[in-house]
Amino acid sequence: MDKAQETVIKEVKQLIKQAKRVCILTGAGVSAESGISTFREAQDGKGLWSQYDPKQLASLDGFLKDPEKVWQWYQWRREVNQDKKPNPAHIAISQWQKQAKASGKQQVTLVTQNVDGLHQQAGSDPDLYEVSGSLVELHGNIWQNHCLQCGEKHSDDVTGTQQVPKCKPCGGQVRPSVVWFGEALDEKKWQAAETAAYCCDLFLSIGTSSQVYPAAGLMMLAKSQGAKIVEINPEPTQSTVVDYQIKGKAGKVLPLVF
Ligand code: BJW
Ligand code: ZN
Repeated sequence: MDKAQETVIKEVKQLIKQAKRVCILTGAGVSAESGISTFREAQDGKGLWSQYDPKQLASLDGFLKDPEKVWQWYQWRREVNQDKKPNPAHIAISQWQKQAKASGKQQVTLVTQNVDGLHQQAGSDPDLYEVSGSLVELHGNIWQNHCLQCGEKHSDDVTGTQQVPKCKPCGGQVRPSVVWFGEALDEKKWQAAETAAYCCDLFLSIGTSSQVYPAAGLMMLAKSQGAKIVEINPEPTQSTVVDYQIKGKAGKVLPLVF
């Protein structure tokens, strides 16, 4: 790490100490060091959207056209993700949240676009997402499913099935509980995320290309209210409002700054 980056890290450490309300937004890059593919990177052809068409696989239209194909793709993703473990980035964030909660002096709300459940595995708490200081899974969770027709949850009874399961109560098709392109985000979760961004004095964007809305807009919202913006990413992104850029992998950088 060069001198300039060391100085940025020192300044960010100071900001973290002083902040009263923190909003952290994470993306696929945070799970990259756990061995989970990101979406938009070339990654030698391993980025999901360089191999698969998001219109066919991550949209309601795609599911209605070929439910089996979409269902099997998600079953494959679950198989790949099954043995993946939280990395030092997930763990550092969860420890920070726990310390902040215990001290009562800081609120650290974690908003993730990731559906892999690794923040939760690392100890961040999604059940309290209406309360600041917890975890908001903005794009859902790949381990959960629900009925397209009646909304009934189907999480445990469909593991491993290659055929699209039918909902027992109503006969509708079961789909993964993730947010596809063109779909609205869960209203309560979105409100929690907006509130955390609006009220924070420090906003950290970690491992996201900041291309997918409305999540990418949270950084602008925080900036508009005077928050300092920190970005942690080994690559440049399209974000234009960043105050402190740390160019590095989340799993290496986060244990240094918290
Ligand atoms: C590392 C690292 C390491 C690597 N450490 N970093 C405004 C403008 C333009 C378009 C829109 C707009 N508003 C809405 C839209 C349309 C659309 C959209 O944003 N499209 C853009 C792509 C152009 N948005 C939507 O459709 C959303 N819905 C919506 O707006 O509904 C409106 C509505 C309202 C009311 C009624 C009805 C409708 C929904 C978006 C859902 C996104 N879903 C997905 C799939 C989830 C399920 C699944 O997993 O299959 O979510 S797409 C995919 O992208 C996934 C991710 O959460 C999301 C974000 O990706 P992310 O995390 O940023 O990953 P990458 O790969 O892009 O970047 C990884 C980064 O990590 C890179 O920068 C690396 O450098 C870095 N990295 N290693 C740190 N070790
Ligand atoms: Zn049903």
